[in-house]
Amino acid sequence: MVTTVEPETQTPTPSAPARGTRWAALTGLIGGAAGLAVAELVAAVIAPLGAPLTAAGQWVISVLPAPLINFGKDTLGTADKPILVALVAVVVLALAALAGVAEYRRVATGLIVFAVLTAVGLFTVSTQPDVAWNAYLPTVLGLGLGYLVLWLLVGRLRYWRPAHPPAGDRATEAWGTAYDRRSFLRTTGILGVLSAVGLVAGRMLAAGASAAATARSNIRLPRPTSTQTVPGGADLRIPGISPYVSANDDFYRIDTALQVPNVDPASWQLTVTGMVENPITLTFDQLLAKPMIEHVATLTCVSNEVGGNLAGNAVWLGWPIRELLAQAKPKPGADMVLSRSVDGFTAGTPLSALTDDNRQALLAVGMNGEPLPAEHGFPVRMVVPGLYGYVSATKWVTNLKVTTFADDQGYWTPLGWSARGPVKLASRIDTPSGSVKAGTVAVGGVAWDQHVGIAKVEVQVDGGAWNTAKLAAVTGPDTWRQWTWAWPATPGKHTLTVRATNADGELQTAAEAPPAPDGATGYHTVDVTVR
Ligand SMILES: Nc1nc2c(c(=O)[nH]1)N[C@H]1C(S)=C(S)[C@@H](COP(=O)(O)O)O[C@H]1N2
Ligand SMILES: [Mo]
Repeated sequence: MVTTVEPETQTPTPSAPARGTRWAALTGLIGGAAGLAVAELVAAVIAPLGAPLTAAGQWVISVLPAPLINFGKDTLGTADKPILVALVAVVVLALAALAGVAEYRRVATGLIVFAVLTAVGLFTVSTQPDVAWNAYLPTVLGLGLGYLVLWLLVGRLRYWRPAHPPAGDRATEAWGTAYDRRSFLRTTGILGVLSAVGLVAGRMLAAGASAAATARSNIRLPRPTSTQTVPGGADLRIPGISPYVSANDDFYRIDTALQVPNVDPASWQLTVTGMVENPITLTFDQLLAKPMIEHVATLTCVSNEVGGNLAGNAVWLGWPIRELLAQAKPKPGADMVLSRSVDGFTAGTPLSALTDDNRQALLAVGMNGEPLPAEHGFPVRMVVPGLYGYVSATKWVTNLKVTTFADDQGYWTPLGWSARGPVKLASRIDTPSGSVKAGTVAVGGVAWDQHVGIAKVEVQVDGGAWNTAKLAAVTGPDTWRQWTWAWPATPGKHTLTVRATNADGELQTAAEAPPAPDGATGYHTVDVTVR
């Protein structure tokens, strides 16, 4: 008789390792979710372009063949992007689950999977246009932290269900089963819930950014009831002079907010409150239905140094603010409108500048034929010709409070800037710079005094006589004006100086003043070497 115990000892130990593997996959899943959550949240705060899921989705779109993309658009409509992002997330989470299993079987192997995921994430981020270095941080921080979560959970799992073959660490065997189980489940539960909530929150923030972008691309701007045609002679076509109309992408930007606000036009509202007889609430659709005018106006920043480039000219499309205020009916005694942005920025504008029939102060929705770019105030901003931006040009505007200068202050006033900021007469030399060849050299630039207009520009060489420049055409007094003068340049070092006279006959002051508190003055000069 042969008895044997073989069958019993050979019986694979109950499904412990198998179940351990399933738990390990869960820890990987949670690590992945935690990683994506942190990456998306960090991106939302410091660098929207660094959101790895969005970046990966964009990259997939860029490599997919066009027919497939169109098929996706046709069958899924606007849901195609969220579905694509969800697919990417599923792939990442599946790989993270594998990383959990690998880590459970052998310490640090999960790290390899996470490192590969990080590398792919960084690559897709890098394929986006205009990425700054900080766009790489979210992926690195997120997936680094995600691996830590996985490592922590797998460690607890090993105490509870040692891997098969056993991981071999003594500590694993030293702990009691009940305690380990509870410890693992509790930590897993807490981190799982945190990761899931974080991931949903991070995606909502990221989706907000893309929802505003989608809404923007779906807007059909109304036809203006009155247009302004840019005269052919507005551009002198001299290389180096700022174009008469600045391209949206080149237009200067001044923001107090760290992040460009994402405003969904569907939920945007403008309220008119304060000292008015009829408080008003206006939706974006209601605004688009108003008779809109097109107006070309140059925006300048009070912080601009003499010769600086914080100025730009655009064709704005909008509804005159005076018409909105006429409906609201300001009460006697009011002398200021405090406009407020979703980001908390405020500007205090003289009421008279906004109600003036002769000044085209706009609630603008369009810039150079497009809906306002997000950076320039989408969906609605103010533009008031003749006033510096800090007291008039509120982007992402949502409230106009009719009030008084005695009672209210705009954002910059308590920080040392004047409560009132009319633009100062200025002129700038754009070309030449550096060194040029002897002979006739086209000197040129722009001059501005919005709402008054430029009547004359003069150029001086080395402190000599003032030479009258040729002026380009303009749409009106609210824009800058190109100018040029043909300089008979002789070899040597020379200094060019420019000055302008406005349409009221006032000569630009030579007295030098810094930007604070109400705008720089003085003549712009450039040093040129003639060979
Ligand atoms: N919400 C908001 N609006 C704002 C600002 C801002 O920081 N936040 N800056 C103002 C200033 S100082 C200027 S000069 C102009 C600049 O407009 P731009 O960024 O479109 O050139 O916007 C004005 N409107
Ligand atoms: Mo400004």
